[in-house]
Amino acid sequence: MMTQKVQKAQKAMIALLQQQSSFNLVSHVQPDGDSIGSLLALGEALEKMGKTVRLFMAATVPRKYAFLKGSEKIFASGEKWNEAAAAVVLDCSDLERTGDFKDAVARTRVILNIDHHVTNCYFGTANLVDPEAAATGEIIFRLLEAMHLPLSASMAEALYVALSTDTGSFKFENTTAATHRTAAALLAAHDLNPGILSDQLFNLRPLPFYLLLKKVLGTLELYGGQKLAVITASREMLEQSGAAMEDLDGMINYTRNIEGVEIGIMFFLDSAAGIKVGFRSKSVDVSALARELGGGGHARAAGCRIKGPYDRVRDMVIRKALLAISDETAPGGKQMPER
Ligand SMILES: [Mn+2]
Repeated sequence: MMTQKVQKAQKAMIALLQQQSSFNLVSHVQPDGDSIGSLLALGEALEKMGKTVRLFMAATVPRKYAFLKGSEKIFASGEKWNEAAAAVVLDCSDLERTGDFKDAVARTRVILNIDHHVTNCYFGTANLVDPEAAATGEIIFRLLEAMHLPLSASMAEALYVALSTDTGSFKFENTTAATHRTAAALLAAHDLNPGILSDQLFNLRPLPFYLLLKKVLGTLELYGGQKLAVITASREMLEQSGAAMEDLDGMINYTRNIEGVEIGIMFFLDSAAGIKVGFRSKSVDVSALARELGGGGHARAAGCRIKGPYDRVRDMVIRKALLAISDETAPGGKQMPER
């Protein structure tokens, strides 16, 4: 349930949405199902309310979300930015997340901040922030419900995509009874088919993805008594398998999902920008590890970029990861695990 604070914020948000006549809706870079689904659903709702609406996102829509109605109307650049309109910023904990739209939003008079990140920094004129919501799409759903706006099939589908992707298909810890009730309402509204949608969102990947996966998993190596798993991908592998950058998304999880592995690492050899390093873990705080290397992230998912010869970078990162594992698993002292 919404706390009183969130209920009050919802009322203030509704007042502003009704009062303003035109809106620029913006979501975050490295788009996901929640950012795109929330953008499309709220955009359509505001249009139905007779408002002038434009949608922006400083990225192209990933292939797997391109089936969503209206996704082709999202502008990746600021030429169509309506300087007179209010800005609605969705699923962003701060304005940095809007990427190239940061300055355009910052000079907007009325900023509506709708988000569910616990780290949200309340940058808006109005801030509807509910960290208990599993997705921004869940906040949008309640907002539309409170405004008595009927859901169209495309709105229901967009919100279902938002909910199911931010909860990892209703499997992550953020999934609550309320999330399932929202999902049930969305499914019931327009006979959405969850089987077809989860195939589209989670299961079906194009052949180049599997050709890439084969190459990347071929590099798998284990260290530290099989507590550290390391895989490597490169631009070359992408080209050879005909895969796109987005095909690498989530590939790192294969390392972390190996039984007994504490930390998983994926190196991406990106000739132009150095070496990208991703970390996943079961219990070790890899955000500390990533920060030490100039990056950042969450306790169980973090990353950094390092320049330098691959051999040296790899050795250094593996050494630090093994130390992090031994610190965590041997509270009695720091021993170097065997390699
Ligand atoms: Mn989200």
